[in-house]
Amino acid sequence: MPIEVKEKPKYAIVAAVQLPSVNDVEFQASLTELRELAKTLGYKVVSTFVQKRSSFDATAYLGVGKRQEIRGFVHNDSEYTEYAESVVNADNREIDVILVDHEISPSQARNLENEIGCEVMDRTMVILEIFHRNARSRAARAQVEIARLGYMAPRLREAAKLAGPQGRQRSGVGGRGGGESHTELDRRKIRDRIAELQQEIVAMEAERKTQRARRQERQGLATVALVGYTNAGKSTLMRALTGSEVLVANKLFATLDTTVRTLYPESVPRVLVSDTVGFIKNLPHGLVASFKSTLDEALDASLLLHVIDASDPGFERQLEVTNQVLAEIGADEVPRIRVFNKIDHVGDAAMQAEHEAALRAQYPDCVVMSAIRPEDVAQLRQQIVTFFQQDLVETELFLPWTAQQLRGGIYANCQVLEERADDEGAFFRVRGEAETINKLREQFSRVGAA
Ligand SMILES: Nc1nc2c(ncn2[C@@H]2O[C@H](COP(=O)(O)OP(=O)(O)O)[C@@H](O)[C@H]2O)c(=O)[nH]1
Ligand SMILES: [Mg+2]
Repeated sequence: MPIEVKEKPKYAIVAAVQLPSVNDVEFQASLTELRELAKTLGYKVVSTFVQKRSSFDATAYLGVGKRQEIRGFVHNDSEYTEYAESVVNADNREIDVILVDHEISPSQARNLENEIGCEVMDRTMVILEIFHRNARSRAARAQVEIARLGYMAPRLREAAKLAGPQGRQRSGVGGRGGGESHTELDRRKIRDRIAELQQEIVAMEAERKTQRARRQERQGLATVALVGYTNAGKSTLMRALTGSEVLVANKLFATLDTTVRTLYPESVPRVLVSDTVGFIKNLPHGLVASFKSTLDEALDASLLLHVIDASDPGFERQLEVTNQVLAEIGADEVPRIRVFNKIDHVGDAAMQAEHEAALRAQYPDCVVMSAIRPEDVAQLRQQIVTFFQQDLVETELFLPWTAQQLRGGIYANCQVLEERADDEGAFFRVRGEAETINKLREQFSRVGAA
């Protein structure tokens, strides 16, 4: 068994102000999403603190009373723990971070941090961190870095102010030229870097044109990408489809990329499943470009599974947005299966049946399922395998007795439907990829003749 290294859990609390313009449903949906995003970053969210206000507190986002309450919770004053909505591991927690469900100003973040005595991350920062971890292509990484620099710039200014006179001191030494302050220098550096990255991206646009070619090249590989909104159940489905719950580590790909695994039980052809960065309901405007760029990698897949949370009242809108963005990045040509997930989470049995019927009527080829039902997962797996087997050929392979050592290769690469033997060797009725079968045939005749 592979050894699983358990990381020390990181604990977080979520805090948010509900403005009068935001209704309860929207507010809760946003909080749920933030908790889900936090989970993606490896945090255990132990509690949520909310407050209704007519506006954000100018100095520290939350009102003074709420700040004290959170401080009490973080420092484990028993007097305050009764306020917590839910407490996990209450006696042994050490809160690592407070996640705020809005983008807040640098000074608000700093004041909140000082008062509560705990690191603060706002919504934008959480999302940036997720994109940063998900961006693999050069274009995506450049795009995410631009967004990060844009977010950091005003915060550096704030840090310089905080550093006092020294931070602002004019200094003409060290090649800094013309007595520029550190802040101005940093600001200029950031501007230059952003310009440089933007140029790189323009240059890469040309490269993107060859993407189609790259996809064709990859066609030998059967790849599926899960796309859809955060919280739709992509990661749950991914684990269920690839058996990674049982397998712990998928040796071949574990080190390369934690978001790519093989469909399990293994099929012919072998199918690779990958998770993609989720759509976000409440995506800060400045992050749209980096989101699209990060998602772009879905283009490489030969099949998309568009996962939709059928129990979310806003699922239709989400479906539209996903379609639109996939079209914008040119992924609308990739074959797609619509998967309406979480049907178990829709009211009672009668409501589920009604909802399912309506979905099937509107989206004839869709899958309606629940990722927590193994039989549903097995059915989806079969549908994926069937998709990739469309291109398989059925044929007969002959393996001379002189090349029997290659027998394993047949079973490893093809589905063997029948096996029989005569004086010369063995015959296999197989189903497999044409290219693979041709290679096996060449190999057999070479070894057999030798
Ligand atoms: N009831 C129900 N919950 C589900 C289902 N699929 C996923 N979930 C839950 O929904 C939440 C989000 O799932 P996750 O796979 O992390 O979503 P992702 O953001 O798309 O990767 C988790 O708490 C899952 O346990 C389902 O079919 N039914
Ligand atoms: Mg996920």
